[in-house]
Amino acid sequence: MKVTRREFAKSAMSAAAWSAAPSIAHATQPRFFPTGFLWGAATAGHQIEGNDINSDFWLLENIKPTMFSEPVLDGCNSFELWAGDLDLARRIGLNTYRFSLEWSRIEPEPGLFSMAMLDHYKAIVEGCHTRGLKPVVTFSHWTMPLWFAERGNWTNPDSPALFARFCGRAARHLGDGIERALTLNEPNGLVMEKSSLPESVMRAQATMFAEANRVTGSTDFVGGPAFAEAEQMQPNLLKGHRDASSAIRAERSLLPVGFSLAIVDEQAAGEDTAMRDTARERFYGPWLNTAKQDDYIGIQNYTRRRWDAKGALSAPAGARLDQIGNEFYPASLANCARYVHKVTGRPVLVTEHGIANEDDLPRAELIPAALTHLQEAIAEGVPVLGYIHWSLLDNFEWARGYVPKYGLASVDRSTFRRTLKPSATVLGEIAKRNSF
Ligand code: IFM
Repeated sequence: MKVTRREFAKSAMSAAAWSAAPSIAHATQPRFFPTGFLWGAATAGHQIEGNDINSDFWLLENIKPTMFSEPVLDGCNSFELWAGDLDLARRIGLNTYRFSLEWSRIEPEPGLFSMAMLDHYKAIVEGCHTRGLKPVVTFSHWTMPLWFAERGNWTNPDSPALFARFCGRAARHLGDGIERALTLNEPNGLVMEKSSLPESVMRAQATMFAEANRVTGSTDFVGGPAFAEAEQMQPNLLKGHRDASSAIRAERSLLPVGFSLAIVDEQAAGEDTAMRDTARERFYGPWLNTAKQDDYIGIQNYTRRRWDAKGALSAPAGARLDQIGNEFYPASLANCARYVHKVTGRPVLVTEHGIANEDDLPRAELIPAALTHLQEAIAEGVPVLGYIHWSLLDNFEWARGYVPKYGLASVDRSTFRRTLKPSATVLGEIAKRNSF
């Protein structure tokens, strides 16, 4: 059974809806960001590299039935073209590049580490430095080695130790050149997404996992978007983050370590804040608590959500929605930065922020609007380390395939030629001046 995009996305936006969009605001006085502010773009291995055939997602995308609308196949061919991607980031005017390690390439069998693959990622780290880019490295951005999925993934009590072993080994090889490490990408994401999904998604997942068990000859396969196991995996993910942080610090004691949190700007629609507060506790509470022990916290925000006494509300009538149904709401990022810093006391790094849209105009509008709000939060005293946009490239957007467009650059699906969009210039100009 295939999960249609309609089941994932509440509504799609027509290009016409944007025609009335106001033009990009220009500040009259230059407003500077803190010295050393990180200006970057983000990618993730599975979404751009292509052909990570030892990963759980590769298998799930290529079996039938699948929950994926299409398989990743060659991605953006960034496994080959990574140097050009770094050139692109530099050409935009950025000083930071966030990318992820593909665990399934580095440790294709349990305990067998590929020196060639470790060297591959080391070359990317070094390539960043050659170009004046600071590498922010995610050790796991959702994809897992197939063997890890066959052993139950994060439901397996051994999973924290297995992940920590990988992180320690990778940090030993690469750690010297890394600016900041992120252990896990959005480890709270499945719990949050699941809360708004229909039961049919769980049934589709069970059918897909049954087929994955059949083709791999295993009985415990858990991989990809494992919504049904989302809550069960949380304790191991939390321990995995803590153990991996220790393993990385044991190799590189000075390397700042954190993780990235998927966060929506949760708002109470009226006086009654109970439902909003419950959602915050459920989606973010354990992770914000854990972040208090970290060097910093990554936040990944795309929109807001309003709550009344009965539950989550849909976007207000007339709201501008992006390709996947997210409300265009530039203030959400700064609100999340304020909230996360208030709860954790930690410095905040924006590790993702962006918009899914075929037309680039809303992205060019969103970036300065959101950064204006972010600068206000910084002026209030919120320590924000940088802004990393999602994404450098139009890429593989998981179950939705290649349809949602998040990139600062488009990618020709047959030649892999990258073309910068106007929004890249908007971000680059702000980055180069470190101000509006
Ligand atoms: O593409 C994803 C990314 O992998 C994780 N954060 C959200 C992005 C947009 O959906």
